[in-house]
Amino acid sequence: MPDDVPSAIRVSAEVRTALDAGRPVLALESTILTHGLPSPRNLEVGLSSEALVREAGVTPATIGVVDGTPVVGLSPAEIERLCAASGDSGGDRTVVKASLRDLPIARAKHLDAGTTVAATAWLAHRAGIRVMSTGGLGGVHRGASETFDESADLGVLATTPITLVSAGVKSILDIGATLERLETLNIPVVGYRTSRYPAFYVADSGFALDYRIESPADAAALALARDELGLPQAVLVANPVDAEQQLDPAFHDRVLAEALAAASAQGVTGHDTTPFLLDYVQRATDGASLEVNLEVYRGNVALGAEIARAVAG
Ligand code: PSU
Ligand code: MN
Repeated sequence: MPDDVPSAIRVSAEVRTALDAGRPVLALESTILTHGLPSPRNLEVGLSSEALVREAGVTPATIGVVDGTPVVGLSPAEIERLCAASGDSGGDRTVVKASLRDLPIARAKHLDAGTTVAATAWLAHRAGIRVMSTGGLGGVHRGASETFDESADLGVLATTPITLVSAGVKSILDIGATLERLETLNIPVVGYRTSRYPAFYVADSGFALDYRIESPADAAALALARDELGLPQAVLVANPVDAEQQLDPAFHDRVLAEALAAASAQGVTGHDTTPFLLDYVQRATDGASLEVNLEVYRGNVALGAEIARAVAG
């Protein structure tokens, strides 16, 4: 572990021991648990993802905020605590969604929080973790030329040298604009065994990628090249869902168009847009989108673990 880990960050003994021994560690975010999945699936996913990582011989480090303290390597009880307080599951505690800007507020107010890709990547890097998996990355929202709504994930990834496995960004975002912003921010994006940028629920967003890799060893070589150049950007590995497992693309396009029309008709704007659209898609697909969501995430966790092993050498 680096010797300049900020004093407010708690790194679990298990994660610290693994890092100090040079063993592979994979960071996992927690907003997917607190704000991305319904209860009780969120807890199942949180615990089974860690189990999947362990089976691959890698130490999982789920990251989140407990009572104001950012924790790298949440215990099962802490994961349960964050999952139980999420969404509308009742009780008098709430859990907030913390991007990097929210960490000081969560600390000062002793809040519980799920951490976004931005906050998770920053905390993981500060603790010395080199690989992370997520479901879908934040990106540029549709209409961003008016609203300026672009996820803070992008800015943090421009200055955080980690390798991040995702299945691209969800098609509710402006995917073309997101890829343009990634280019502007000097963030390399490579397809894992594909030359097409994936769109989370579907394997092909319609946008091409300039580069592809074929193996976890390729990803490790890329991270090493970045480090040898002294560059600060994350390396993004875009891992598509299997074509047989994806939402039928024509069905996906139809439901998305309906969802966007409903949001516009009902005057849904700003931060309410994403939850509205995702909920619409989930209901309109009769839960099929949730099953794809879980499949996509499992795939990213499994690949992240393999890359963590390759990076650890
Ligand atoms: N995209 C998804 N599901 C999610 C998220 C993104 O398909 O749960 C979460 C991730 O934690 C991501 C965050 O980092 O939302 C981005 O939120 P914002 O756009 O507010 O930065
Ligand atoms: Mn936003």
